[in-house]
Amino acid sequence: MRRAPHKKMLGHLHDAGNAVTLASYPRMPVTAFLASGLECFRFPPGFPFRSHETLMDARFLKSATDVSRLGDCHSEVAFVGRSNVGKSSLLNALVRQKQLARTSKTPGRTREINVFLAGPDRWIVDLPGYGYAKRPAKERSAWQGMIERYLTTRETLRMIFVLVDAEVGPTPLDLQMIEWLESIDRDYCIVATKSDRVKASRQHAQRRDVAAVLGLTAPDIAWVSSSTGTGIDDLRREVAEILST
Ligand SMILES: Nc1nc2c(ncn2[C@@H]2O[C@H](COP(=O)(O)OP(=O)(O)OP(=O)(O)O)[C@@H](O)[C@H]2O)c(=O)[nH]1
Ligand SMILES: [Mg+2]
Repeated sequence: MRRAPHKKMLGHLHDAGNAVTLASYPRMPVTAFLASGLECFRFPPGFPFRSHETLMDARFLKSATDVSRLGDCHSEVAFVGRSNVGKSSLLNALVRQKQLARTSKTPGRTREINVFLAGPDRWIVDLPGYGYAKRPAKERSAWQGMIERYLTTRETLRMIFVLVDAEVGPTPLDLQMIEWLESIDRDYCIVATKSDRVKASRQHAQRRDVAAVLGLTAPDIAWVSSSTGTGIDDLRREVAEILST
C-alpha cells in the first residue's frame, strides 16, 4: 500500500490556508549565531525554533561523504531527485538566498551531503542527484551508497522531499526511488519542480497528470518553481512545520 504522508502534510496546509500558526519571535540577528567550530554555527542553547522566519537565516553547516560522521540534530528534512532537477535551487528559493547552495546547468553539481542549518539543531539537507550517467561508474555507485546510507540510517530525518520535473513527470528512476522509500518505510512528499516550464494552458492538466502517475491527485503534490516563486511560500511553511516537530 502506498504511504502518502505528503497527502497528510499538504492537505493539512491546504485546509489551514493562511491560518497555519507561525511562531512570532523577533528576527534573530546574524550575530546571535555562536561559532562553535570552523565549520559549525550553532544557535544559543534553548533558542526557540521560529518556524519559517528561521529558515531565511539558514546557513551552510557542513558537508560530508561519510554519513556516520554527520553528527546529531533535532530534526532534518532532505531533498532527493535526479541530477539537475533543481534540488539546490529549491533550497535557495525556500531560504530566499540566491547562492546558499551551489547550483549549475551541468548535472552532478552537488557531490556531497550538504547540511544547512535552518534553526536550532534543524537541518535542511541537499543531496547529490541520481541518474547522471556521465560520471565514472565507481563514483556513481559511491554516491548511491552514500545517499542510501543517509536515507536509511538518519533517525531524525522527518521528511524526504522527492523532486520530480514538472514538465517531464516522474522518470523510471524517480519511481524506483519512491518505491524504495516506501519499502524502507520512510515518509516522503512529492515536489514537482520547474513548473514555469509548463505552458500556462497546461498547468492544471500537467499537475493532475504528474500526480496521477503516482496514484495521487493534484493537491497531493507540491507544484513549485524556484524561478518564479510559484508554490514556494506554501512549501516553506510545510518545511518549517515539519522541522518544528
Ligand atoms: N526554469 C527553471 N529552471 C530551474 C528551476 N530550478 C532550477 N533550475 C535550473 O536547473 C538547473 C539545475 O539546478 P540545480 O538546483 O543545480 O539542480 P540539482 O538538482 O541541485 O542538481 P545536482 O546538484 O546536479 O543534482 C540550473 O540551471 C537551474 O538554474 C526552476 O524552477 N525553473
Ligand atoms: Mg544540487
